[in-house]
Amino acid sequence: MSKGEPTSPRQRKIIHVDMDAFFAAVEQRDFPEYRGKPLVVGGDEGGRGVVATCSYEARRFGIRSAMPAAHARRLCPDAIFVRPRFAAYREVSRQIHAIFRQYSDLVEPLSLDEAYLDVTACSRHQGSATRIAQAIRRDILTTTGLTASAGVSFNKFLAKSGSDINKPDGQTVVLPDQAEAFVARLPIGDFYGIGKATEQKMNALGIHCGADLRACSRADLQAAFGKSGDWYYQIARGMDPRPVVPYRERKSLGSETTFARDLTEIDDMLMHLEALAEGVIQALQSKGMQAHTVTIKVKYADFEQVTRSHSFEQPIQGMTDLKAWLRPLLGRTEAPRRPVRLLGVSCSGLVERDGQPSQRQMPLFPDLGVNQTKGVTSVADSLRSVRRRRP
Ligand code: TTP
Ligand code: MG
Repeated sequence: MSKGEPTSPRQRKIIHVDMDAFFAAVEQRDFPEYRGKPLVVGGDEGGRGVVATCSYEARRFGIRSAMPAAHARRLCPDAIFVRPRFAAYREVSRQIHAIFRQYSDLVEPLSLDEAYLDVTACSRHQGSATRIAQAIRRDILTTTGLTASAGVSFNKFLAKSGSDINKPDGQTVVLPDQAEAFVARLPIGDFYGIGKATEQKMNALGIHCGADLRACSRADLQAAFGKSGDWYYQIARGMDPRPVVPYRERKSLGSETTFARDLTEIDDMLMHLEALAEGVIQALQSKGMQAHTVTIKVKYADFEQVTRSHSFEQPIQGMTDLKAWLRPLLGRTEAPRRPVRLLGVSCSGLVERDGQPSQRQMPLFPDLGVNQTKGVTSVADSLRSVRRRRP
């Protein structure tokens, strides 16, 4: 199929690639003594830090992302606990996103460790998306020494659901005529975009798997879930018309994260804000841009949301400038008195650095969902939020 030729929704070839136990796998690669052991990457287990991720060995003990680190310690007293090394993860992220771009111009980064690729126009490997996904995973392993899993299908929803099925180091292909059966068997909690609360609500309504969801009328789903009802109606039928969106030209750069478990500790919040800010700074630098204003966004557990900004007379020079303002800005919110479900950082008032032309390229570090955004309140497609909300 040539570029630009219209494609029917069932003819698209979409791949979702997601690294396995990403932060933990990087640690095990770089520190051989961690290999084969339960390893937890995250905050302070003595305090109220949370698990960012853990090795598959640790998952056997029931440890999961977003769990309090102290709880993880109780589940596995022998586990090794380490703090995240974001610079190392960003370097791997840069490498894998460079690999993705060798296969398609249509790459939508979702986070440091995952992306959608539309490979409909890719002629490599006789245009077989299955073989392209295998080749991408092989390239990732050769370049980084790490494994990734992939889902291959004709839309984003099915590709994303597929990449989770055979983890780690696995691949799932969902062909058009398999889509309905695939969705019908999927437990409702495994649906991309259906979080814990919605899962419970659906269970209470007798919806436990895709087939149950499929049996609901559009009107019933709209009545129970409002606007999201339309989305559930579509995905129950394996339909997802969303295109792979490679890049958006916007007036600010931002990144945000929704947490599976609300944050209650100021140090945890600052750790996440710093990680988000680093991603934003890196993305700005890769575009040859500087910013005058930093804004943080805090969404409390009850979904009320506030933003706090600071503007600099001179453009922000880097992380040091930004970091100095994160704590004071957070101090102007009601955190941690009110638990926090989402944090975001964005930079606006963008100028080209030293008269240098801005490079129109993909953000180098789309981590934690760095995307170009119109403003912090419209930051889209961020890391955890894309995982947990209806996209
Ligand atoms: P994920 O891809 O969700 O998890 P993972 O790569 O660790 O494991 P899996 O094999 O199941 O894909 O997230 C990627 C990284 O993002 C993860 O390594 C750490 C970070 N992260 C957090 O910091 N907090 C979170 O709540 C989650 C889910 C991830
Ligand atoms: Mg992953």
